[in-house]
Amino acid sequence: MLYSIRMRAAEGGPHEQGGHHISGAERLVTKEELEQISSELVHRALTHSKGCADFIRITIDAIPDEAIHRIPCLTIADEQTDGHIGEVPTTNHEATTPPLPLSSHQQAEALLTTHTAITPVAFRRAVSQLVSLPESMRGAMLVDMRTGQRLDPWGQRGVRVSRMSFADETAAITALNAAGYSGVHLEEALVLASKVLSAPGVVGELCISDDPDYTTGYVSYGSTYHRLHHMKPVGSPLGGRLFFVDATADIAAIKNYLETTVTLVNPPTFSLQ
Ligand code: PML
Ligand code: MG
Ligand code: MG
Ligand code: MG
Repeated sequence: MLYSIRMRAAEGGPHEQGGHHISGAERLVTKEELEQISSELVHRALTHSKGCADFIRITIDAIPDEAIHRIPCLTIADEQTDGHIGEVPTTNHEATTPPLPLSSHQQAEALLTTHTAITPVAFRRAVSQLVSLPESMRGAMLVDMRTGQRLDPWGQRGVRVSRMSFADETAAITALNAAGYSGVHLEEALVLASKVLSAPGVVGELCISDDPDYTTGYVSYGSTYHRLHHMKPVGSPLGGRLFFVDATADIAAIKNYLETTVTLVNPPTFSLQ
């Protein structure tokens, strides 16, 4: 039997009473792991770079075995391994002109618009909506891959991807470390991004962290996850996620799948170079 453990933390009261979002995280764990993971999540809420939480909610639910859905992990294709973008010496998110290298946002646009049906117009409109919000959303915005128009009606909350973990976290972290990757941001983002692309109708994602000291983000599409550095200025608390969807997709079904389907992600695999 597995348990879903979820933490959300805010400063200035609960989120629903206007508190400022500090941190959220979750895992699917065994009964034996619950106490240890609860304490790690509380520690995180109290020591976060966004501030010190005065509201922390931990929710624990048992999950029946038959409800669990298994999916593959996306393949990491970052600048060290990704042949089609080669070395990506981005130093900034602001647009550049040749012969300067592309900025992180231009790289993101090139990847998503070359490999999916997301249009440049949609990409730019969606990113400008995301970066002009006064405060980061707690969840993601669903946007039309052809127009960039926001499709979900869920305001500052958006769609919150939940109930997911690596199937074997130790094996996953060992595989990541052996390939030269580390850190809880990447581990959690890879799980989340794998679940997002497994949703019917979602064709791509862009993520900018909302942690002021973490400027690496990613785009994902198909079965690949592309890390991009310098997605925002150091110190900015603004970030968020865009899920690009086909306009004919069922928005309520995507939300329901991403928020409630209990999903275990297989460990990542790396091909030998
Ligand atoms: C977040 O802060 O929730 C987003 C983290 C993005 C991680 C990107 C990476 O390091 O690959
Ligand atoms: Mg971890
Ligand atoms: Mg999909
Ligand atoms: Mg964060």
